[in-house]
Amino acid sequence: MTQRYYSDEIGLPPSDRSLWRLRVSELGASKWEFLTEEQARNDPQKNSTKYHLKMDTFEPPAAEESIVFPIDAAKKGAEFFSLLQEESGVVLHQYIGPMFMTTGWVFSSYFTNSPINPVVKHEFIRYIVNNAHPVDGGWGLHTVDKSTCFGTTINYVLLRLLGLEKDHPVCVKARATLHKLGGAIGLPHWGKAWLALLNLFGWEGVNPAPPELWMLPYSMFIHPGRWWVHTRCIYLPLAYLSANRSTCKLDPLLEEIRSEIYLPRQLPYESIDFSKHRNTVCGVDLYYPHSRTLDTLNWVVCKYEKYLRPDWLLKKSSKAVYELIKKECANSDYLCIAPVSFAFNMIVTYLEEGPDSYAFSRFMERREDVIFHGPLGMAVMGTNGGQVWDTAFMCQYLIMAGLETDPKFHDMIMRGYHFLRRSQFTDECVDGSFRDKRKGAWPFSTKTQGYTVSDCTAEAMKAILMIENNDSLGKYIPMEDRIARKDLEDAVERILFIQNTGSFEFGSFSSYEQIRATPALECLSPAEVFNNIMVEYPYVECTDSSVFGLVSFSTYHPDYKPEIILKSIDTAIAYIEDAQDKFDGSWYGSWGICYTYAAMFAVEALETVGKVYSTSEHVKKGLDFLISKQEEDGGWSESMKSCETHTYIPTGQTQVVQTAWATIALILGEYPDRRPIDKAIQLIMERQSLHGEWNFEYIEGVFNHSCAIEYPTYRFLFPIKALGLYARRFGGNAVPGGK
Ligand code: LAN
Repeated sequence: MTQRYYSDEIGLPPSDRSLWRLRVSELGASKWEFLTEEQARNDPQKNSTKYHLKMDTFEPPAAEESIVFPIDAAKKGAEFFSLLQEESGVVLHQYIGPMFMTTGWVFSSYFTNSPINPVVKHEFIRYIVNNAHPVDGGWGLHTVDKSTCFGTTINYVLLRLLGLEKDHPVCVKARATLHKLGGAIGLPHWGKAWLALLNLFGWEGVNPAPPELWMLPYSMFIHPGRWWVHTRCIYLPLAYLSANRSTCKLDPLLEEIRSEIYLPRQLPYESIDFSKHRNTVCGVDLYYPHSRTLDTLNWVVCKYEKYLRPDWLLKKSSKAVYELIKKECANSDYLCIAPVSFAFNMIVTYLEEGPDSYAFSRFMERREDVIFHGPLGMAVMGTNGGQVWDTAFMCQYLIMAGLETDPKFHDMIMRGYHFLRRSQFTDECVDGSFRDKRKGAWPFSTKTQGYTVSDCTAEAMKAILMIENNDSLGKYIPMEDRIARKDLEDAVERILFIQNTGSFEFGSFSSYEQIRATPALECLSPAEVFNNIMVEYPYVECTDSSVFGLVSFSTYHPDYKPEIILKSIDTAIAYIEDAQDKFDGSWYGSWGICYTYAAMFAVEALETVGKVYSTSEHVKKGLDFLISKQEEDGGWSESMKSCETHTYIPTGQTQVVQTAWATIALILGEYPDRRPIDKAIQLIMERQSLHGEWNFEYIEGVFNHSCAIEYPTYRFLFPIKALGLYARRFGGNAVPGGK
């Protein structure tokens, strides 16, 4: 599916781009401001902001016609990328893809009567309109999805709440698609819950999420504290809201929407028996159907809620849940783990504390952190950014490419270094919040978000060690300013703690925490549109990065727990080898698309411990798999469908990012024939603009097997790494047969 601008054609032109300013804090938090013309005159717009908004005034590096050496292409790419870096060291971007983030943000604002700046409203509308399916005008779970009941309903309601008229051509087209999909009655669980909150669906038609679960003893395997962090953070406020049947006040606009989102034959709204539709889910949406067990349990809990639950227990369990929400707010300074749970928590806080409370005012402030502006409009992102992750890669890859010796890139790396140093956790979570120790770890985005991620910790630590021990850079960091040994030890301890010890996933690393419960819990998964969300899983990529971090630490600090660290690396490597497909040599990727992404990480991890094509059957099979997928023009082109179907599916159009991933694996794994590598490098160089940029070609990331998400820095970072590694391996010559 191709995106296209069309909001301008229907009378929704962008707001004046020259009036937007992006403020970025020392800790990487972003905030967009729209100035008056007079304010703008005294407040020059940053070049990076002009880039984000695709403005003609953006000043790229000078064009270079004659780049023939791969290392020069890497330099040119880095030069371009350096223009996007902020004072605080981070490169920000619109971290978008899921089409259910802006909806939650706007719905919670509507529920709580919180005003939205009109220009932000306008840009939200543009974003949604510009991402409508070009053929049927609906929306899916993510930007490259088919139209689904979930995506279409919630984005339709969003447009209506933001002020688009019922008869606006965008609404007319989307409504027709929604009706073809059977209307809002077929929404998956979250969609139903959101609509119930907005008084557009009956709570009796929403499967229960009992808050009592949180009062069970933690020793029970079903306790939500054992679930995957994201799922438990969402089901925590949802438990409160659904058990208390919370709804906002019905108003004339909501009444109108009630008459638009259902099929005409189902109306009037009052005649719909929602209780009959708890399990009605539109076929197009259904990715992970309910188990029989869940259906039975839901039936039992519904009866319990209706006839048996005493009032005091509802009050007591709601209070217990709210206490946990307060802890989540304290641990993340009201940012919460991600925007989905943020929106639900904001409503609960409003109901508990009222609109004038301190807590609610903090929500109003923090909601700014997750919106980001772009050429298609403003959107709420998947998280408040990927600051630590991107910065760790940036520092490492520039050094891997040997660019740190060029004074032009010195500052860029050092600013990244200082950002990473500032972002390490220095405190612990409040007691009783079901969180592990975090001091010493790093998050994916910013320090205040507060959630340890295994691979982000490992990659950030590795970047810091690389810089401090680098001949060209280390000398600029005085001994007393270097990371303290204790902080490094804490980081290592946090990584080691996440390593799994269970028999089936032994040696692997998960994303945020060690696996706390059996995957059998998946049979209670209520979400319908995602897979593998109930508990933590072993992830090849997280395991690979953790190996990088541990190997790097033990190289510079061999005296700290050498046996334990060695054992951890060995078992991680054994897991990576075991996770490889026995037949075709591929690895399934969970966070990038898909087999290409995972192969790059896995081969690099094996190479880190000295295993390459000629010495390891696993590397050999992995690289042979990649070679079997190389296309005529030398590139790779994997589709999001690979993630959904667990089979390698090409898009038919090769992509620079995919090609860079495969090339990195082939170089590091020492593939014996350089011709496929030459061809790939040539493709990467040909696709680079004369200014050093690579254009967006295809979405790069994924989560929960079914939702795609963009990583705009990847189209710089991985080509730079591939080109740099190529130059290191084959010398500074031009690519044979290249331009
Ligand atoms: C992310 C983004 C980064 C990603 C990596 C670091 C790349 C990965 O290696 C580990 C997992 C992690 C941290 C990750 C987990 C899930 C996230 C937070 C996301 C994909 C970004 C958005 C997503 C989150 C689940 C969105 C909230 C919505 C739900 C459906 C729960």
